[in-house]
Amino acid sequence: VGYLNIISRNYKDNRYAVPWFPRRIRDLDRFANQILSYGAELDSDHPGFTDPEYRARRKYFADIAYNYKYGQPLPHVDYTKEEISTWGAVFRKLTELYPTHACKEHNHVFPLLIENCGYREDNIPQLEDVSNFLKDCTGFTLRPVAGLLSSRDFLAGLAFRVFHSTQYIRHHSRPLYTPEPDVCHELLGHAPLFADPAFAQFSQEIGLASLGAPDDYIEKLATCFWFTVEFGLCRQEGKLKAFGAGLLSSFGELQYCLSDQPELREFDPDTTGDTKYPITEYQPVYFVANSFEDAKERMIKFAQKIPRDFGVRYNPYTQSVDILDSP
Ligand code: HBI
Ligand code: FE
Repeated sequence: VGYLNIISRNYKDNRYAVPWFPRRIRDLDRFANQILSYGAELDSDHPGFTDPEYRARRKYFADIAYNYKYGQPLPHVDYTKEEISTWGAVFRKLTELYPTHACKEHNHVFPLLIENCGYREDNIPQLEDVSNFLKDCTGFTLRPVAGLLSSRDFLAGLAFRVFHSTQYIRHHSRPLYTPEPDVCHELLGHAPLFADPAFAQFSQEIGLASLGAPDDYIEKLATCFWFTVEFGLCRQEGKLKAFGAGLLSSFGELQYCLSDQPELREFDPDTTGDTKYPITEYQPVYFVANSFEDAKERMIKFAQKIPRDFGVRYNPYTQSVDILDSP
């Protein structure tokens, strides 16, 4: 179909070329060696920077993710006592707030994770157990990842209902702070909502929209992801609730986001996608979604405006993306 004969990894050299994108779920193996920063290389201001034991541990986690291939069982990890106590501190604080601060979907799923996946203060759940649970609920699965992926690669995973998840934990010296995603953020913040059918569909729509999209649209989609999946709020029975994983995994920001301090705007991909945001402090602005269904409908409409001379459709039987002539 048309330009697809010049799908290219070097698409920037040719203005007619379409950026390469995965067509089958196995193709996600190609992202493993394209991480922007290897999860074992810490910045000098990282809480674990001067701790050789922590750095060795991070190397261990980065290596298992780097070598993971589609279809293998997710690596089982024996967490240390110290790691489990860090998780425990985070788990204890956050679960105090969920009943009042989290959206109803998160509160519906959380007890099921306790029952089925070993979510407890004294246990860090295994990615394999969480992935199998999500697969039963919505078809979402987890894949271990060795570090940060580009927005393009990270979003492409969502098209296949695959979420790239870290497996290491933050440094024990600062249990309520992390400068990067860790297993607390992934399993407490992200995982519960991927069990919700409407949220799963919404996430997949962002992923499908991203396949082969031009760089400026990847930026807009990543920004929509930021203001929904990471920092989204919604209104439920007249009350404001949090559904973004960055909020549901931060004891401080989860309280702040529902206070009268931040500015609130209605979620709409056209405007939300062009909004600037800070990454190292609490958000000054949050976007509020009416519902996951509504957010999904808006995302589908927005995707139709992306300049792309083909359409995409996910085929769940083959776990591959079908390419359609003209959108
Ligand atoms: N990579 N491993 C990983 N985890 C993320 O949460 C992540 C990422 N790359 C980009 C990203 N998140 C977002 O900030 C958006 O760009 C999609
Ligand atoms: Fe996240």
